[in-house]
Amino acid sequence: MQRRSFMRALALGAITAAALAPVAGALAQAKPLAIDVYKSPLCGCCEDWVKHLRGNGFHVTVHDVEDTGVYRQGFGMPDRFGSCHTGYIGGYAIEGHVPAADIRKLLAARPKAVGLTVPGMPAGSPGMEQGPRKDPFDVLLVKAGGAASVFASYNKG
Ligand SMILES: [Cu+2]
Repeated sequence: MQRRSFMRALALGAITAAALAPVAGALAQAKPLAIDVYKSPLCGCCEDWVKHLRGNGFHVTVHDVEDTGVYRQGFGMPDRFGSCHTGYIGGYAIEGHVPAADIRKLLAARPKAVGLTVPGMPAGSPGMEQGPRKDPFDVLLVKAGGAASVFASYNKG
């Protein structure tokens, strides 16, 4: 009798686990879009970039910090590729006004790299909208050791 009720509990447990599996799968898919962003509390264009990410399905945790450089260096992004804010998602540094679509591409491809950067603050990048002005800019993929290659280009040609 005791053994029988144990078996019944086991069977119920198995059913519960099977029922929850799709939920766990959905959570696992949603989780990679959780990004931490380190920015100055005074930075307006950083806020606009955060809005851009949220509008594209990212869950953004904002950390207002005095010196974003500390985080940039901590995540391995060289200062020469620096911008106004540093994000961190899935083990990658995301520096500056990187379009949300490129972060998704990075997470899908998972290359061995430090992360992505849009150095400086080009007008017309997400969060840096200035009317009709759209300056050309590159999104760079930065490898450990600091070598960079073009990951995506915007407003060219
Ligand atoms: Cu900015």
